[in-house]
Amino acid sequence: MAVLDHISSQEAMALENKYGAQNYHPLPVVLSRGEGVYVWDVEGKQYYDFLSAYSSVNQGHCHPKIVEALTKQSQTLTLTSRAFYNDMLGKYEKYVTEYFGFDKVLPINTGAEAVETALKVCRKWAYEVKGIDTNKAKIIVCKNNFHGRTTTIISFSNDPVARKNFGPFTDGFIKIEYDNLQALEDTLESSSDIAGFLVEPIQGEAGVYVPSEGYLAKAKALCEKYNVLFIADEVQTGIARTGRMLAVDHENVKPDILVLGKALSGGIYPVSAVLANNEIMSVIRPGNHGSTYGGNPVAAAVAMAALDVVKDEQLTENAERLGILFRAEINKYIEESNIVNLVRGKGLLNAIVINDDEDSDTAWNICLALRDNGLLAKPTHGNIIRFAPPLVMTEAQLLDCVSIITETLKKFEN
Ligand code: IF1
Repeated sequence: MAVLDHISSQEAMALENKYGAQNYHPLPVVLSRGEGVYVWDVEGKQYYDFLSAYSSVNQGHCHPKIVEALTKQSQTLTLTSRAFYNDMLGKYEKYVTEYFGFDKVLPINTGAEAVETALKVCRKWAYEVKGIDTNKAKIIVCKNNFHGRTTTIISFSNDPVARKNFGPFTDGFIKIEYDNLQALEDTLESSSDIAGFLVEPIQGEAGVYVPSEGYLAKAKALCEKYNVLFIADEVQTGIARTGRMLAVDHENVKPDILVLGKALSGGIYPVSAVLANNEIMSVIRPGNHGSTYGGNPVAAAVAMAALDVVKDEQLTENAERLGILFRAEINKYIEESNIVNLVRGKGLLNAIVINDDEDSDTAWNICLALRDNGLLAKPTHGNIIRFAPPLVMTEAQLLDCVSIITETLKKFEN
Protein backbone atom coordinates (compact mmCIF):
# COMPACT_ATOMS: atom_id res chain seq x y z
CA MET A 1 0.00 0.00 0.00
CA ALA A 2 1.44 3.36 -1.01
CA VAL A 3 1.64 5.83 1.87
CA LEU A 4 -0.63 8.34 0.15
CA ASP A 5 -3.37 5.88 -0.82
CA HIS A 6 -6.73 6.82 0.66
CA ILE A 7 -7.76 4.60 3.56
CA SER A 8 -11.00 4.40 5.51
CA SER A 9 -11.33 5.18 9.22
CA GLN A 10 -11.67 1.48 9.96
CA GLU A 11 -8.49 0.66 8.07
CA ALA A 12 -6.50 3.47 9.70
CA MET A 13 -7.58 2.41 13.20
CA ALA A 14 -6.83 -1.25 12.43
CA LEU A 15 -3.29 -0.31 11.35
CA GLU A 16 -2.64 1.64 14.54
CA ASN A 17 -4.04 -1.20 16.62
CA LYS A 18 -1.95 -3.82 14.88
CA TYR A 19 1.39 -2.04 14.46
CA GLY A 20 1.46 0.68 17.12
CA ALA A 21 2.34 0.29 20.79
CA GLN A 22 -0.96 0.58 22.64
CA ASN A 23 0.01 3.53 24.82
CA TYR A 24 -3.13 5.53 23.99
CA HIS A 25 -6.88 5.03 23.90
CA PRO A 26 -7.99 7.52 21.23
CA LEU A 27 -11.53 8.59 20.57
CA PRO A 28 -12.53 6.66 17.44
CA VAL A 29 -12.20 9.34 14.78
CA VAL A 30 -9.50 9.43 12.09
CA LEU A 31 -8.44 12.90 11.04
CA SER A 32 -6.78 13.75 7.78
CA ARG A 33 -7.01 17.53 7.43
CA GLY A 34 -7.17 20.66 9.57
CA GLU A 35 -7.74 24.36 8.98
CA GLY A 36 -8.29 26.99 11.66
CA VAL A 37 -10.80 25.73 14.22
CA TYR A 38 -11.83 22.77 12.04
CA VAL A 39 -10.59 19.27 11.35
CA TRP A 40 -11.93 16.73 8.87
CA ASP A 41 -11.95 12.95 9.07
CA VAL A 42 -10.93 10.66 6.23
CA GLU A 43 -14.56 10.36 5.14
CA GLY A 44 -14.77 14.15 4.82
CA LYS A 45 -16.88 14.89 7.91
CA GLN A 46 -16.08 18.28 9.48
CA TYR A 47 -15.58 18.84 13.22
CA TYR A 48 -14.78 21.68 15.59
CA ASP A 49 -11.54 20.76 17.35
CA PHE A 50 -12.22 21.34 21.05
CA LEU A 51 -8.93 19.89 22.26
CA SER A 52 -6.36 21.65 20.03
CA ALA A 53 -3.86 18.82 20.62
CA TYR A 54 -3.95 19.60 24.34
CA SER A 55 -3.60 23.35 23.78
CA SER A 56 -0.87 23.13 21.15
CA VAL A 57 -2.87 24.40 18.19
CA ASN A 58 -3.81 27.74 19.79
CA GLN A 59 -3.13 29.56 16.49
CA GLY A 60 -5.50 27.20 14.60
CA HIS A 61 -4.67 24.25 12.38
CA CYS A 62 -2.17 24.81 9.58
CA HIS A 63 -1.93 28.54 10.12
CA PRO A 64 -0.66 29.85 6.75
CA LYS A 65 1.99 32.15 8.26
CA ILE A 66 3.46 29.39 10.39
CA VAL A 67 3.28 26.88 7.54
CA GLU A 68 5.08 29.41 5.35
CA ALA A 69 7.87 29.81 7.89
CA LEU A 70 8.17 26.03 8.13
CA THR A 71 8.19 25.56 4.37
CA LYS A 72 10.69 28.32 3.68
CA GLN A 73 13.12 27.31 6.38
CA SER A 74 12.84 23.60 5.62
CA GLN A 75 13.92 24.32 2.04
CA THR A 76 16.91 26.33 3.23
CA LEU A 77 18.54 24.76 6.28
CA THR A 78 16.94 22.32 8.72
CA LEU A 79 19.53 21.05 11.14
CA THR A 80 23.10 21.83 12.00
CA SER A 81 23.16 20.54 15.58
CA ARG A 82 24.68 22.91 18.11
CA ALA A 83 28.18 21.87 17.06
CA PHE A 84 28.02 24.90 14.76
CA TYR A 85 26.21 28.22 14.87
CA ASN A 86 23.30 28.80 12.52
CA ASP A 87 21.84 32.08 11.29
CA MET A 88 18.34 31.52 12.79
CA LEU A 89 18.95 30.53 16.41
CA GLY A 90 20.33 33.83 17.65
CA LYS A 91 17.51 35.77 16.01
CA TYR A 92 14.99 33.50 17.69
CA GLU A 93 16.73 33.72 21.06
CA LYS A 94 16.61 37.52 20.91
CA TYR A 95 12.99 37.41 19.80
CA VAL A 96 11.74 34.96 22.42
CA THR A 97 13.62 36.46 25.38
CA GLU A 98 12.33 39.95 24.54
CA TYR A 99 8.83 38.57 23.99
CA PHE A 100 8.67 37.03 27.48
CA GLY A 101 11.05 39.40 29.27
CA PHE A 102 13.94 37.15 30.31
CA ASP A 103 17.71 37.42 29.76
CA LYS A 104 18.23 33.92 28.38
CA VAL A 105 16.51 30.97 26.74
CA LEU A 106 17.51 27.33 26.55
CA PRO A 107 15.83 25.90 23.42
CA ILE A 108 14.69 22.29 23.46
CA ASN A 109 11.98 20.19 21.75
CA THR A 110 9.21 18.72 23.88
CA GLY A 111 7.40 19.76 27.04
CA ALA A 112 8.88 16.97 29.13
CA GLU A 113 12.41 17.83 27.97
CA ALA A 114 11.82 21.44 28.92
CA VAL A 115 10.61 20.42 32.39
CA GLU A 116 13.70 18.19 32.75
CA THR A 117 15.85 21.13 31.69
CA ALA A 118 14.23 23.39 34.29
CA LEU A 119 14.82 20.78 37.02
CA LYS A 120 18.49 20.47 36.05
CA VAL A 121 19.00 24.24 35.94
CA CYS A 122 17.28 24.55 39.33
CA ARG A 123 19.45 21.87 40.96
CA LYS A 124 22.66 23.31 39.54
CA TRP A 125 21.67 26.79 40.78
CA ALA A 126 20.98 25.29 44.21
CA TYR A 127 24.51 23.89 44.50
CA GLU A 128 26.45 26.65 42.80
CA VAL A 129 24.56 29.78 43.83
CA LYS A 130 22.40 28.96 46.85
CA GLY A 131 25.09 26.71 48.37
CA ILE A 132 23.13 23.55 49.15
CA ASP A 133 25.35 20.52 49.93
CA THR A 134 26.02 18.12 47.03
CA ASN A 135 23.09 15.84 46.17
CA LYS A 136 20.90 17.28 48.92
CA ALA A 137 18.74 19.63 46.83
CA LYS A 138 15.00 19.10 46.93
CA ILE A 139 12.32 20.42 44.62
CA ILE A 140 8.74 20.89 45.82
CA VAL A 141 6.00 19.68 43.45
CA CYS A 142 2.22 19.45 43.73
CA LYS A 143 -0.06 16.48 44.15
CA ASN A 144 -1.96 15.55 40.96
CA ASN A 145 0.64 17.30 38.80
CA PHE A 146 1.23 16.52 35.15
CA HIS A 147 4.63 17.52 33.78
CA GLY A 148 5.38 14.81 31.21
CA ARG A 149 6.49 11.22 30.87
CA THR A 150 10.24 10.91 31.52
CA THR A 151 11.52 8.63 34.27
CA THR A 152 12.37 11.58 36.53
CA ILE A 153 9.09 13.38 35.92
CA ILE A 154 6.94 10.32 36.66
CA SER A 155 9.02 9.90 39.83
CA PHE A 156 6.98 12.75 41.32
CA SER A 157 3.65 11.94 39.70
CA ASN A 158 0.94 10.32 41.77
CA ASP A 159 -0.88 8.76 38.83
CA PRO A 160 -0.54 4.99 39.27
CA VAL A 161 -1.14 4.33 35.56
CA ALA A 162 1.75 6.62 34.58
CA ARG A 163 4.11 5.13 37.21
CA LYS A 164 3.44 1.45 37.77
CA ASN A 165 6.44 -0.78 37.02
CA PHE A 166 8.60 2.06 35.75
CA GLY A 167 10.70 2.27 38.93
CA PRO A 168 13.21 2.76 40.44
CA PHE A 169 12.47 6.46 40.60
CA THR A 170 14.50 9.66 40.98
CA ASP A 171 14.48 11.13 44.47
CA GLY A 172 14.81 14.72 45.61
CA PHE A 173 11.17 15.74 45.26
CA ILE A 174 8.67 16.68 47.96
CA LYS A 175 4.99 16.50 47.07
CA ILE A 176 2.52 18.92 48.67
CA GLU A 177 -1.17 19.76 48.19
CA TYR A 178 -1.86 22.08 45.25
CA ASP A 179 -3.49 25.41 46.12
CA ASN A 180 -2.35 25.11 49.75
CA LEU A 181 -0.07 27.96 50.86
CA GLN A 182 0.26 26.61 54.39
CA ALA A 183 1.64 23.32 53.05
CA LEU A 184 4.09 25.27 50.92
CA GLU A 185 5.26 27.46 53.79
CA ASP A 186 5.56 24.51 56.20
CA THR A 187 7.70 22.65 53.68
CA LEU A 188 9.87 25.67 52.91
CA GLU A 189 10.32 26.18 56.65
CA SER A 190 11.17 22.52 57.30
CA SER A 191 14.46 22.39 55.40
CA SER A 192 17.19 24.65 54.07
CA ASP A 193 17.80 22.22 51.20
CA ILE A 194 14.86 23.34 49.06
CA ALA A 195 15.95 24.49 45.61
CA GLY A 196 12.69 25.12 43.78
CA PHE A 197 8.92 24.93 43.58
CA LEU A 198 7.56 23.48 40.32
CA VAL A 199 3.92 24.31 39.63
CA GLU A 200 1.27 24.37 36.91
CA PRO A 201 -0.60 27.71 37.13
CA ILE A 202 -3.75 25.70 36.35
CA GLN A 203 -3.60 21.93 36.75
CA GLY A 204 -4.57 20.61 33.31
CA GLU A 205 -4.59 16.86 33.64
CA ALA A 206 -6.07 17.07 37.13
CA GLY A 207 -9.21 18.40 35.38
CA VAL A 208 -8.49 22.07 34.69
CA TYR A 209 -8.19 22.81 38.38
CA VAL A 210 -7.91 26.58 38.87
CA PRO A 211 -6.23 27.53 42.18
CA SER A 212 -7.67 30.16 44.54
CA GLU A 213 -7.14 33.78 43.54
CA GLY A 214 -3.83 35.00 44.90
CA TYR A 215 -2.30 31.53 45.25
CA LEU A 216 0.37 32.00 42.60
CA ALA A 217 1.37 35.48 43.77
CA LYS A 218 1.61 34.36 47.40
CA ALA A 219 3.47 31.18 46.46
CA LYS A 220 5.96 33.30 44.52
CA ALA A 221 6.40 35.62 47.52
CA LEU A 222 7.05 32.61 49.79
CA CYS A 223 9.65 31.30 47.34
CA GLU A 224 11.38 34.69 47.43
CA LYS A 225 11.34 34.71 51.23
CA TYR A 226 13.07 31.31 51.35
CA ASN A 227 15.39 31.89 48.36
CA VAL A 228 13.75 29.11 46.35
CA LEU A 229 13.18 29.22 42.58
CA PHE A 230 9.57 29.50 41.41
CA ILE A 231 9.32 27.32 38.29
CA ALA A 232 6.14 27.78 36.23
CA ASP A 233 5.22 24.94 33.89
CA GLU A 234 3.23 26.88 31.28
CA VAL A 235 3.49 24.14 28.65
CA GLN A 236 -0.30 23.86 28.57
CA THR A 237 -1.44 27.18 30.06
CA GLY A 238 0.98 29.47 28.22
CA ILE A 239 0.80 31.32 24.88
CA ALA A 240 -2.57 33.09 25.31
CA ARG A 241 -4.57 29.99 26.25
CA THR A 242 -5.98 31.32 29.54
CA GLY A 243 -6.71 34.85 28.34
CA ARG A 244 -3.24 36.19 29.24
CA MET A 245 0.03 35.56 27.41
CA LEU A 246 0.99 33.42 30.43
CA ALA A 247 -1.38 32.13 33.09
CA VAL A 248 0.92 33.64 35.77
CA ASP A 249 0.15 37.07 34.23
CA HIS A 250 -3.31 36.87 35.83
CA GLU A 251 -1.49 37.50 39.12
CA ASN A 252 1.42 39.55 37.76
CA VAL A 253 3.88 36.86 38.77
CA LYS A 254 7.25 36.63 37.09
CA PRO A 255 8.59 33.09 37.46
CA ASP A 256 12.30 32.53 38.09
CA ILE A 257 12.16 29.76 35.50
CA LEU A 258 9.50 29.64 32.79
CA VAL A 259 8.78 26.40 30.92
CA LEU A 260 7.04 26.59 27.52
CA GLY A 261 6.11 24.05 24.86
CA LYS A 262 3.07 23.01 22.82
CA ALA A 263 1.67 26.25 21.30
CA LEU A 264 5.14 27.79 21.12
CA SER A 265 5.07 26.30 17.61
CA GLY A 266 1.32 26.46 17.01
CA GLY A 267 1.26 22.68 16.73
CA ILE A 268 3.42 22.66 13.62
CA TYR A 269 6.64 21.23 15.02
CA PRO A 270 7.93 20.18 18.48
CA VAL A 271 9.43 23.30 20.04
CA SER A 272 9.91 23.95 23.75
CA ALA A 273 11.91 26.41 25.79
CA VAL A 274 13.17 27.25 29.25
CA LEU A 275 13.58 30.93 30.07
CA ALA A 276 15.42 32.49 33.02
CA ASN A 277 17.57 35.47 33.90
CA ASN A 278 21.37 35.46 33.87
CA GLU A 279 21.87 34.77 37.62
CA ILE A 280 20.14 31.45 37.09
CA MET A 281 20.85 30.43 33.49
CA SER A 282 24.57 31.19 33.77
CA VAL A 283 25.04 27.98 35.81
CA ILE A 284 24.70 26.10 32.50
CA ARG A 285 28.08 25.74 30.76
CA PRO A 286 29.12 23.95 27.55
CA GLY A 287 28.51 20.23 27.84
CA ASN A 288 26.12 20.46 30.79
CA HIS A 289 22.96 20.00 28.77
CA GLY A 290 21.62 19.90 25.23
CA SER A 291 19.79 18.10 22.46
CA THR A 292 20.55 17.39 18.80
CA TYR A 293 17.40 19.12 17.58
CA GLY A 294 17.12 21.77 20.31
CA GLY A 295 17.25 25.23 18.74
CA ASN A 296 17.31 24.00 15.16
CA PRO A 297 16.64 26.54 12.38
CA VAL A 298 13.19 25.17 11.52
CA ALA A 299 12.11 25.33 15.17
CA ALA A 300 13.44 28.88 15.40
CA ALA A 301 11.57 30.04 12.29
CA VAL A 302 8.35 28.27 13.26
CA ALA A 303 8.34 29.56 16.84
CA MET A 304 8.90 33.18 15.75
CA ALA A 305 6.02 32.92 13.27
CA ALA A 306 3.78 31.22 15.85
CA LEU A 307 4.45 33.94 18.45
CA ASP A 308 3.93 36.67 15.82
CA VAL A 309 0.48 35.24 15.07
CA VAL A 310 -0.49 35.35 18.76
CA LYS A 311 0.19 39.09 18.87
CA ASP A 312 -0.98 40.00 15.35
CA GLU A 313 -4.32 38.27 15.81
CA GLN A 314 -4.77 39.32 19.44
CA LEU A 315 -5.37 35.76 20.54
CA THR A 316 -4.93 36.64 24.21
CA GLU A 317 -7.82 39.10 24.12
CA ASN A 318 -9.93 36.70 22.07
CA ALA A 319 -9.34 33.84 24.51
CA GLU A 320 -10.30 36.07 27.45
CA ARG A 321 -13.48 37.36 25.78
CA LEU A 322 -14.69 34.02 24.39
CA GLY A 323 -13.82 32.23 27.64
CA ILE A 324 -16.10 34.52 29.63
CA LEU A 325 -18.85 34.01 27.06
CA PHE A 326 -18.37 30.22 27.05
CA ARG A 327 -18.60 29.85 30.83
CA ALA A 328 -21.61 32.18 30.98
CA GLU A 329 -23.45 30.15 28.32
CA ILE A 330 -22.59 26.81 29.92
CA ASN A 331 -23.62 28.15 33.34
CA LYS A 332 -27.02 29.10 31.88
CA TYR A 333 -27.38 25.49 30.76
CA ILE A 334 -26.21 24.13 34.14
CA GLU A 335 -29.02 26.03 35.89
CA GLU A 336 -31.61 23.97 34.05
CA SER A 337 -29.74 20.65 33.79
CA ASN A 338 -28.76 17.81 36.11
CA ILE A 339 -26.08 16.23 33.93
CA VAL A 340 -23.35 18.88 34.43
CA ASN A 341 -22.26 19.92 37.93
CA LEU A 342 -20.04 22.84 37.01
CA VAL A 343 -17.86 24.54 34.43
CA ARG A 344 -14.48 25.96 35.40
CA GLY A 345 -11.44 27.41 33.71
CA LYS A 346 -9.77 30.55 32.47
CA GLY A 347 -9.77 31.95 28.97
CA LEU A 348 -10.32 29.05 26.57
CA LEU A 349 -8.99 26.36 28.92
CA ASN A 350 -12.16 25.02 30.49
CA ALA A 351 -13.72 21.82 31.72
CA ILE A 352 -17.14 20.60 32.72
CA VAL A 353 -17.66 18.12 35.53
CA ILE A 354 -20.27 15.51 34.68
CA ASN A 355 -22.72 14.50 37.37
CA ASP A 356 -21.63 10.87 37.60
CA ASP A 357 -18.97 8.68 39.26
CA GLU A 358 -15.31 9.20 38.35
CA ASP A 359 -15.16 5.69 36.93
CA SER A 360 -18.42 5.89 34.96
CA ASP A 361 -18.30 5.96 31.17
CA THR A 362 -20.77 8.85 30.84
CA ALA A 363 -18.12 11.45 29.89
CA TRP A 364 -16.68 9.09 27.27
CA ASN A 365 -20.15 8.47 25.84
CA ILE A 366 -20.82 12.20 25.77
CA CYS A 367 -17.58 12.69 23.81
CA LEU A 368 -18.70 10.04 21.31
CA ALA A 369 -22.02 11.86 20.91
CA LEU A 370 -20.24 15.22 20.57
CA ARG A 371 -18.14 13.64 17.81
CA ASP A 372 -21.28 12.47 16.03
CA ASN A 373 -22.58 16.03 16.32
CA GLY A 374 -19.38 17.53 14.88
CA LEU A 375 -17.26 18.52 17.89
CA LEU A 376 -14.17 16.75 19.25
CA ALA A 377 -13.27 16.71 22.93
CA LYS A 378 -11.79 14.17 25.31
CA PRO A 379 -12.55 13.21 28.91
CA THR A 380 -9.89 13.61 31.57
CA HIS A 381 -10.23 11.67 34.82
CA GLY A 382 -13.41 9.86 33.96
CA ASN A 383 -16.13 12.40 34.63
CA ILE A 384 -14.43 15.62 33.49
CA ILE A 385 -14.43 16.87 29.87
CA ARG A 386 -11.79 19.40 28.84
CA PHE A 387 -12.75 22.12 26.32
CA ALA A 388 -9.82 23.88 24.66
CA PRO A 389 -10.61 25.09 21.13
CA PRO A 390 -8.09 26.97 18.97
CA LEU A 391 -7.93 30.63 20.01
CA VAL A 392 -8.67 31.85 16.47
CA MET A 393 -12.34 31.02 16.97
CA THR A 394 -14.98 33.67 16.28
CA GLU A 395 -17.88 34.49 18.58
CA ALA A 396 -20.38 33.01 16.10
CA GLN A 397 -18.40 29.77 15.94
CA LEU A 398 -18.19 29.61 19.72
CA LEU A 399 -21.96 30.04 20.06
CA ASP A 400 -22.45 27.32 17.45
CA CYS A 401 -20.22 25.06 19.56
CA VAL A 402 -22.13 25.90 22.74
CA SER A 403 -25.33 24.81 21.04
CA ILE A 404 -23.73 21.54 19.86
CA ILE A 405 -22.50 20.91 23.41
CA THR A 406 -25.76 21.72 25.19
CA GLU A 407 -27.95 19.88 22.65
CA THR A 408 -25.70 16.83 23.07
CA LEU A 409 -25.74 17.04 26.87
CA LYS A 410 -29.56 17.25 26.87
CA LYS A 411 -29.69 13.70 25.50
CA PHE A 412 -27.86 12.51 28.64
CA GLU A 413 -30.17 14.17 31.15
CA ASN A 414 -32.12 11.80 33.34
C1 IF1 B 1 0.24 12.90 26.65
C2 IF1 B 1 -2.60 15.64 29.95
C3 IF1 B 1 -2.57 17.66 28.70
C4 IF1 B 1 1.76 19.29 30.23
C5 IF1 B 1 2.44 20.10 31.14
C6 IF1 B 1 4.52 19.24 30.45
C7 IF1 B 1 3.91 18.39 29.51
C8 IF1 B 1 2.51 18.43 29.40
C9 IF1 B 1 1.69 21.03 32.02
C10 IF1 B 1 4.74 17.48 28.67
C11 IF1 B 1 1.85 17.54 28.47
C12 IF1 B 1 0.05 16.37 27.60
C13 IF1 B 1 0.83 15.26 27.05
C14 IF1 B 1 -0.21 14.29 26.56
C15 IF1 B 1 -1.42 14.52 27.36
C16 IF1 B 1 -1.25 15.91 27.83
C17 IF1 B 1 -2.12 16.43 28.81
F1 IF1 B 1 -3.83 15.26 29.69
F2 IF1 B 1 -1.90 14.59 30.22
F3 IF1 B 1 -2.61 16.43 31.00
F4 IF1 B 1 -2.13 18.48 27.86
F5 IF1 B 1 -3.53 18.06 29.43
N1 IF1 B 1 3.78 20.04 31.22
N2 IF1 B 1 0.63 17.35 28.41
O1 IF1 B 1 0.41 19.32 30.16
O2 IF1 B 1 4.78 17.90 27.35
O3 IF1 B 1 6.41 16.18 26.60
O4 IF1 B 1 4.02 15.94 25.97
O5 IF1 B 1 5.41 17.77 24.97
O6 IF1 B 1 -0.34 12.12 25.92
O7 IF1 B 1 1.11 12.56 27.45
P1 IF1 B 1 5.18 16.88 26.16
